[in-house]
Amino acid sequence: QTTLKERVAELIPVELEKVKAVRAEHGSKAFGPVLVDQLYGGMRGLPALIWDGSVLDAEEGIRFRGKTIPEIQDALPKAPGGSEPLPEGLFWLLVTGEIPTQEQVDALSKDWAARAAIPEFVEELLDRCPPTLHPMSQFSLAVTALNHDSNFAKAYQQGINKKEYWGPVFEDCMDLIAKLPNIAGRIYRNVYGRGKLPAIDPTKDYSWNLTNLLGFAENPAIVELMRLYITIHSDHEGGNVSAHTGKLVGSALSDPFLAFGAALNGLAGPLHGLANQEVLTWLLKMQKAIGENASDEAVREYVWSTLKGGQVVPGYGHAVLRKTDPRYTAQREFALKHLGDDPLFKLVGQVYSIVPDVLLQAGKAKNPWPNVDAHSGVLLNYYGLSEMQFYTVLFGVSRAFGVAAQLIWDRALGAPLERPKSYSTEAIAKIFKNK
Ligand code: AMX
Repeated sequence: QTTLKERVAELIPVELEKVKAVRAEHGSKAFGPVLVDQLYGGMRGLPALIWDGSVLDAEEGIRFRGKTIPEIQDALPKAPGGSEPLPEGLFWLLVTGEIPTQEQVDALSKDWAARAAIPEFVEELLDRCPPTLHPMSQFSLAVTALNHDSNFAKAYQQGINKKEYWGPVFEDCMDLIAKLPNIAGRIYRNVYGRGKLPAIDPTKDYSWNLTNLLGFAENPAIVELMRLYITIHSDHEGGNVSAHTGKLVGSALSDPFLAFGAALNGLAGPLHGLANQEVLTWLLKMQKAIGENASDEAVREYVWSTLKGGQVVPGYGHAVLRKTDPRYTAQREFALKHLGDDPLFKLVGQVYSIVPDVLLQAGKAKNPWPNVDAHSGVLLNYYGLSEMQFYTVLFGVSRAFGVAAQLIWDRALGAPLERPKSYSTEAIAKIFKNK
């Protein structure tokens, strides 16, 4: 049976040829004009990055290596008795573009379990963090500290040939993903006083172990949720803040721990990954203000008051998407299957029927529809994981899959240092003075 690393080694020469052919045929073609507005406008729509794991269509949403979320749910191997895809299989797909066998997925579960332990000094580092330090800051600290044992950093110091970069980067990426459950679990238990961390079970899959480290694995439904959660949060093409940061920092040949630590700091922003925390905070605040089972009118008024207060409605809108996020839909379907008439789920549904209309009337947001974060917190909360400040950590565990897959390919294909050109407003004014 072929391992993931062996498969990557086979694919590298093929991929190098593909890139060579595309560059030879299209290398000097323009992708379209660059507008000055795009420089001021957060580079929206600017084609600027190569990202192989997934591509985002504004109308249709994400496709992982060409496959939609329902297609992935159908095609990827599952746990015994489970119906959601195993994220191990998704990682294989993101890296190779191929659907793995059950045996290959099981081998990844075992490999990650064997790599899961974190150094003692990282455990101590986390244990010394005050519980008031946001879980995302703790997460980023710990991931950055894993750079202590980076294979790539060591190999680079020893003068590794650039053609060989991908090998130690692959090992680092595998270590990174494998160690995240122990980091996340330790943060959760430290901050929320949930007792001692159990050991990793090498006979179980990644999501079971993560859920067990958090203390919830006795309920098979939340383990299934975690498999779906990691799968759909893993990757969202390359331009979002966390993915792009990981790629950018990796391009300086910073090792995957440094690159992903930086990515996590971007994910921790409220307009990006922290939105899953913000959504639940906002929903609970609304419930407190207008009561449970509030009327549509009361919800509508509350949404307006958020906008009038100069705040965003968290979980709605997107920089690229222009329709309901299929990641939202996948979670809604899971909730319909498992959550019954949970009051918060009902509220999420009610909000879904009201917010888009209000945002359209307000006339500013280019996309009035919900994104992934509008739904995830309610699911976790239903199963007892109610500490919303922790939610973005789970997003971070998932996002490592997509960033790691691209870091492997960037180093395998010799991606150069990223260094776009910047301009001052004065320079722009001068350039276009007489044009
Ligand atoms: N509530 C209120 N106003 C919103 C809004 C929302 N949900 N979404 C967009 N707007 C506003 C913007 O703030 C902006 O206002 P401004 O002109 O006064 O600055 C205007 O509408 C135009 O913005 P846009 O082009 O539609 O969006 P964008 O590409 O600049 O930003 C995003 C995208 C996601 C940051 C924005 O929609 C937003 O702030 N949403 C709420 C936060 C959120 O859910 N983030 C998570 C996104 C998914 C993720 O990364 N995890």
